[in-house]
Amino acid sequence: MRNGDINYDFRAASAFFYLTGFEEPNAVAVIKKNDLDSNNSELIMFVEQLDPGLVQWYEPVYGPKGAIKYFGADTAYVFGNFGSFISSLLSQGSYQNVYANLEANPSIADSFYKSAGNMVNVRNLDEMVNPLRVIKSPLEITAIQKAVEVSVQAMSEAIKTIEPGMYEYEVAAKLDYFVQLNGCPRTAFPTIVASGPNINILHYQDNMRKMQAGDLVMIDFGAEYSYYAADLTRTVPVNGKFSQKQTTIYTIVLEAYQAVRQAAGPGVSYYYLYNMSRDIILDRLIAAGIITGDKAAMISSGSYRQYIPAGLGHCVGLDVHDPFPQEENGDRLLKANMVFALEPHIYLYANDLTVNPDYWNISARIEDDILITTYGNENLSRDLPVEIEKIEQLMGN
Ligand SMILES: [Mn+2]
Repeated sequence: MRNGDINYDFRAASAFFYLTGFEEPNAVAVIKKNDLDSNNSELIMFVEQLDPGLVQWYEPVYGPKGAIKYFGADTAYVFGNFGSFISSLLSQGSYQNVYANLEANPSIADSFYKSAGNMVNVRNLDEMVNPLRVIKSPLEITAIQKAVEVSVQAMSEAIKTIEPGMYEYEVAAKLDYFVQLNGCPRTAFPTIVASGPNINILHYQDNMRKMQAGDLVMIDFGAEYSYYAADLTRTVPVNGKFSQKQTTIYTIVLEAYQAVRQAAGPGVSYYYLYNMSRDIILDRLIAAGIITGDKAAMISSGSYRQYIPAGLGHCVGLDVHDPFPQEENGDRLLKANMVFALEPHIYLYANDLTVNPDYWNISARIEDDILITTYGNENLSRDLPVEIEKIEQLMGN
């Protein structure tokens, strides 16, 4: 509940949606393997049934019959029967390993863990489902493409209107409006519009500052379409024209971005790309006299992370930060039909004495969503300008 008798907006857990396609709240799916040596398995669903007295108040639900007819359940019951069903199933003692993701729903989790007791080994469902989610099917790619397409249009429209005196929330409102206007029920994460000194707060969400001429503003935003996320970032000057120092920092991020974009493809190691981007950024910052210090020492101590605090990117899917499991040797490899958000960045904090004070609070990040293909990659968000001239042009300069 949000407050009083009002619910939070509901969104099904990603793993549950992945396995069932079912979007209603108060639902459980049990997948039971009946024979160790074959694929003989059963899907049993527990779903809501609307009380006849409530049909004036709530939209129709599928009910157990709908779960069988439309969602492929072999059998289905009303939600309230799950507790007794699971106790009786587990008390038979025929299941040793049970995978579950019930943490998000305490009432279901209670009846489950009570009946599981010491009889079974309860493991995290993600162990089993995450590896399946890494490579996207054509249908999943289409959904992500749609989310990206809406996000690109929203970003272009919102960036066009930015000018000094506007509040960060006005930009966020324009982005979010465009999402719903295009049939996306929500954004994939809270929209970030971080200007001036706020640019250095990685998960800034306040969006209350009045933007000023001379500020950079970093916009991190993505629509969610059919449960699939987009995740884009652009850093633009509030007055529509990059200053010389802003140009210097932005151009270094752009160079790192272009290098990793060029190199990303199937079989390429994430860590190889991360190091490539890190090395370009540190080399350029040091050569320009913007930071002081020895690159090798910064890398071995990890102190370079004050300038590059986050990773180079992540998979995108049902979750904006989608599963990206390690290989057995600890590496992480890009593979065909993965969607990956590439997001090289530089953060230069105020009062950091290793940073030339002229560059304090001049930070930049560029983020695009790329589809790894059999030959390399395709930039799904290529229609959103990334070069300085094109951004300035979009902003009317
Ligand atoms: Mn991201």
